[in-house]
Parts: sequence; structure tokens; C-alpha cells
Amino acid sequence: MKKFYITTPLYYVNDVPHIGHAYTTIAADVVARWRRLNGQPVFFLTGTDEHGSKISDAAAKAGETPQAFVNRVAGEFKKLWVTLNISNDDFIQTTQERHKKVVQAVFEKLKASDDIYKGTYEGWYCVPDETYFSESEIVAGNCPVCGRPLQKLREESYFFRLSKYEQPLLAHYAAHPEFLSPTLRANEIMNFVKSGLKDLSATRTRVSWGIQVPSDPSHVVYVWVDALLNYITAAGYGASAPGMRFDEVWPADIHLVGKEIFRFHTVIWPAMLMALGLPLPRRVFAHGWWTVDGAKMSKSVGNVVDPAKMCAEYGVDAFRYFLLREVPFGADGDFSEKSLLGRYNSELANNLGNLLQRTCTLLVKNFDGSLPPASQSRMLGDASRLLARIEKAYDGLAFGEVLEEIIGLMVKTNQYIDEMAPWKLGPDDKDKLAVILGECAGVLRALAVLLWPFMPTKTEEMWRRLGEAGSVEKDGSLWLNSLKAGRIPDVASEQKVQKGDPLFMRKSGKSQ
Ligand code: ME8
Repeated sequence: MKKFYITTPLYYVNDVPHIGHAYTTIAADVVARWRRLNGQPVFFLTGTDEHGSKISDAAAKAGETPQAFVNRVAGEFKKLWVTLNISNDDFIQTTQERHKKVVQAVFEKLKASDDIYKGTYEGWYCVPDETYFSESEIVAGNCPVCGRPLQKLREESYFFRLSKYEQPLLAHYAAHPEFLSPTLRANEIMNFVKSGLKDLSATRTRVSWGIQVPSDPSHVVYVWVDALLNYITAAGYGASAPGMRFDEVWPADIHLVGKEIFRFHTVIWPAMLMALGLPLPRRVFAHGWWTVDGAKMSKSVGNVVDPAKMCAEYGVDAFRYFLLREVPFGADGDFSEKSLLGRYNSELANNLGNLLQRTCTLLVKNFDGSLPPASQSRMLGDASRLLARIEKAYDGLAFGEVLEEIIGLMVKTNQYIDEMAPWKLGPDDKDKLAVILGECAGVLRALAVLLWPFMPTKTEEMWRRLGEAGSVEKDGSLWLNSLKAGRIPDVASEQKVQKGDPLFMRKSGKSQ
């Protein structure tokens, strides 16, 4: 069975990771976990983009060799992914030997097929962005991306025949509407391609920190051409990953990217793949950008949000949950700690935490922690329909909608408890109590499974508290399959329900 292949961008190592990087990686992780829960084999890739003058300049500033510097910062990313519970299967660094080999082989192959040729480039160059811009793109002599002044440069360069792929790209977009996702971003790309593609300068002579062209070592490969190829290196192209069969993984199912690099992934990348005769990724999905308290995140403003700090304050699960809950995936959003605190208290502590607490406490009090059977659930009666809606939302990467569905179930079940008021029932009402609490325990276990991709730690805690001996990670698939079929699985374990501490301790507000 082909693996479901999902990627994040390869992040630049000129700076340490922030919530923007965490966002894309958490989103990819949620998809990867959901697919695994559904029994699908997954290959989930992330990594770092480590070549180019921006990186070597940053290394020089830090007083380190470029390689030592990139390894150190890549280490910061890896450490954060452990903190954030990211379940990536591989972490690629573009300075690794396996990747250099692929880039060099691809370059020579495309040169041999005349998809790459030698010429001279003259244009407006943005040093920090390492990008040339045409006359029509520049804004009052400045970079259209970062606004900084541009330099007019002339250099010998190898070119990739991007222009040749104008029509094939348009034909591909038309035949595969999902390729450009979400659809609201598709027009911009199609218009860009329709307006005419110029060949792409694919090497640099003024940059030394990069992958050399084997047949002409004064040239290094343009950092974007280098970086994009990572997606096939890690998939085992040209046997670059021992033990991996390229066609078991490629093509990628989703390249998840931020909106600012959508064009690189939907124009240059597919054209390179066409030149190589490889199938194209099924979908490139661009999400929006986070600002912080209404402002663009920047070091000079001092408003860069450190994900590790947020996890230390609110816990990793609440942070993961919040990022995907707060803003519809695809749209821009604003991060505020106040809003994180609000959702933490209302949705996680009061709603989910309370439901678990009330149910477990009453089960311990009335049944000594033994779980009554929950085969006839009113709350979960339409579980298969709920799951169909959740699946559809996942297909559109509409994480907010997935969570809306789950929260709806939480709210409904809390209302049910309020109406039934089981705490008022006495020892003579054991049968009634068993039905109510069995119902709630069933829903709670369904919630643990459904929320697991978002909150892999707290849901395992829920699972244990509910008397399950295994883990959601191991047993969740079984549960999901039963729910899809409209059944609640029998309780397998002899373990007792535990009262425990609140799942999410309520937090008092910040002063602002
Ligand atoms: O572009 N809001 O790397 P990069 C949301 N190396 N997402 C954000 C964000 C924000 N404010 N800031 C960053 C590169 N991101 C290239 C990619 S791929 C072959 C090469 C996320 O370190 C988002 O995913 O600048 C964005 O696309 C990515 O980080 C850019 O990371």
C-alpha cells in the first residue's frame, strides 16, 4: 500500500523556530496522526534548509563555521519537535550527503536533457531573499517581498527552462483542481503562469555556501532548486534513502506550506518534476500567516512567540489545540495569549476537563470505579455520521471544523449530565446511574480517540483515567473502526476508573 506522504517546508536555519514554524509542523502532525489512526501507513517529513548566503552570513555573525552553525540550529528545531510531540518519520537537512548526491545527479540529468542550459543573468537582486526580480515586479526600486533596496547584478548562470512548462502546468492545474489548495489561492497562480514564465536562474557564482555543480564547480545550485528537491531525496529517489522504495512513497500527498512560498511549490517544483519525468504531488496546500497581537512577528519589534515557552505555560496539548482551533486553516490569524488563556479555561478546563472529572468521580463513588457497559449510547448514536463529517473536514484540512464537531459532542454530553443530574440519584437508582455514566464514559473514550491527533498527551491520560490498559495510539484504530460502524467497543480492560487530578487546571487571567 502506498504510504501517505506529507511534508512541511524545510525551515531556514538562520533563526530559531517560532510559532509560524510550529503551526505548519503541528498541522502536518495532526494529519499524519489522523491517517495512522485510520490504519494508513504514513511518511511524514520535515527538516531544515541550510544553504545560501543568508545562512553563511548568520554563521559568520555567530562566529561559527557554516556546518557547525546549521547543525546547532537544526538541533533547536529537532528539540522543539520533541517538545511539541511531532511524530515525523524523517528529518532532512539539505547539507546531508544523501541530499547533495540527489541535487548533483538531478542537475546533471537536466543539463543532459537540455532542460538546464548556460547563459548570463542580469537583474534586480535581493540579497537577503536571494531572489532576482524583474523590472515589472520591483516596487520603487525595492524588493517586493521584504521592501529592502535591490542591487542590479550580472552573472553567468545556468537556467532551468521554466518557460517550456507554461502550458503543461496550466493543463495540470485544469485537470487536477485539488493541486492548488485552498481554491481561493488558485487563481493567483494560474494568472501568474498565464502571464508568461521566464526561465529560472538555477545557479549562483557569487554564493559559496551551497551544492556545487559537478561539471562546473564555480557554480552552486540556487538554494530554492536545492531545497525543493529534498522532497524526493527523503522519499528515496535514486536510492538516496536505503531501505525505502521511492514508488512506495512518491508522489507526495500533501506539501503543506505557508502562503508566501506557494508559488515556488506550485510553479517551479512541478515544472522540475515534469522535466524529471516524475509524477506530481497530489496537493499543495497553503495556509495563512500569524501576526501577534495585531502586529507582524519580528525580532526587532520583540514580539516573536517562543512555542516552548507557551508549552511550559499552558502545556503542549493546549498549545497545539489552540493553534488549530483559533483560526480557519488557510486564513491569516492573530495570536494572543489572552485568547489562548480564554480557550484553555472555557473549552479545555471547563468543558472537556469537567466532563471527565464529573464522570470519573461519580463512577468511583457509585461503582467503585468499575465501568458499566455503554453499548446503547444516545450521545454517540450518530457517531458514524459525525465521523463522516469529521473525515470530510480532514480532507479539506479544515481543522477548525473537525474541532467544532468534537466540541459539539462535548457540549451535548455536558448538557446531558446537567439534565440527568446523576449526583441527585441515590443508591436505589443504580440502574439509571449505570446508564448515564456508561453513556458518558463511552463518549469520553470516543473523545479521547478523536482528540488524540490534536492532543496526544492529555488524551492518553484520559484513556488511563477511564480504565483502559493500553493506549489510544495502539488501540485507537480499533475504536475508530467500531465508531464508524456505529458501535461502541466493549470495555476490554479490568482496570478501574480513577478520579485523578483535573485534566486541565483552570488558570487565572493575565493582567492585560
Ligand atoms: O521559506 N505564520 O523557510 P522559512 C504562519 N526555507 N506560518 C509561518 C509564519 C507565520 N508568521 N512564519 C513562518 C522557507 N511560517 C524555505 C522553504 S521549502 C523547500 C523551503 C512557516 O524558515 C510557514 O510554513 O522562511 C512558512 O511557509 C514557513 O514557515 C517558512 O519558513
